[in-house]
Amino acid sequence: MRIVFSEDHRKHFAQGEVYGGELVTPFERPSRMEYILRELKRRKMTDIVPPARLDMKAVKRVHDAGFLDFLRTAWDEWQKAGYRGEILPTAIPNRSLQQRIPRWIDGKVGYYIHSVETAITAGTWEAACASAAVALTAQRLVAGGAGAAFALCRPPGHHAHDDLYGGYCFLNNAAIAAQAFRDQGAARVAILDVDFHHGNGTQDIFYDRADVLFCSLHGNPEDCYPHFLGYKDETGKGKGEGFNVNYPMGPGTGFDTWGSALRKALARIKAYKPDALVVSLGVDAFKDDPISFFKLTSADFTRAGEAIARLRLPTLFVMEGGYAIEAIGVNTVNVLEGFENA
Ligand code: Q9C
Ligand code: ZN
Repeated sequence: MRIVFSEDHRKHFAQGEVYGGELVTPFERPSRMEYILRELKRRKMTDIVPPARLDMKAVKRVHDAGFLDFLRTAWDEWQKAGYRGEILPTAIPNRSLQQRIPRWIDGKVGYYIHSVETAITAGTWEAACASAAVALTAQRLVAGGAGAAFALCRPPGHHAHDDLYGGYCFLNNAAIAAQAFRDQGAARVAILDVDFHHGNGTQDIFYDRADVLFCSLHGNPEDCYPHFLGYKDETGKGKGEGFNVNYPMGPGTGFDTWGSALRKALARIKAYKPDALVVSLGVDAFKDDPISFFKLTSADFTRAGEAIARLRLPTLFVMEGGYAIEAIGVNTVNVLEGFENA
């Protein structure tokens, strides 16, 4: 399988993540990539190329221009304000508050964030751009007939909305790639999100559209992050009614339940007859993941890859979450190998 990867992911490494009232070393850390690369090499999957220069127009097809300006300039403005730490919000425009964009940096941070665990640091914008470039380069390979490709993206993307960041995500790599397929002539694109967490950003970006089908398998939002989106009754709106499908599942879910939700999602995708499939590939459904509660084994990830392959669609895998770092390589590459060997 063709793989796209950029070392520039390293430019994003916040020191702190808000977790249980402490600032801890972020679960989403650069070493995740090292474990995945090591396992790819071990299995002789060495067709790894760097991304082409980022096509910012493709990013703007998904993201709000003011939001992109904010991400690009936030660190400079934070420095100019004299702050010494990483960028974290204080006030957030929640219920009953104005939705105006303030001038001052603290106000803008609150306006554009949806989850406060995620800090912006000096290299965050560059890393997020490199991650989007990885997704777009891999998307080109698939659109050009590669059959499948793996975008080894970091930072991840599926929690980023058109104008909101959070959940370790800044630019929505999978959404940007799906939109690129559409802009290059695909009539319909399906997104299958198997990350443990609901892909709230991706859902929201395509919620009123019938040309992109979004299916997500995830922890029930009543029990876990992102808490405020991902319910079963979110089915799309307007023209998009029926083109958003959520499969929330409870604590302790293993492959019996998860695999049958996957089969249902794949059947829905097959009926949709998409020209391309984007898989938001998080492996945090793993039994030992430190921030998740599903019970998939490493072997289950192989079975998931095999099941996805049976759709016989041009398929772009986009890396999302996965925090059991000593197993993240095996689990990720199991999906890819299951897909290839099916
Ligand atoms: N107690 C991705 O997997 N915090 N993002 C969870 C759990 C945020 C996950 C706290 C998790 C974000 C891409
Ligand atoms: Zn996740």
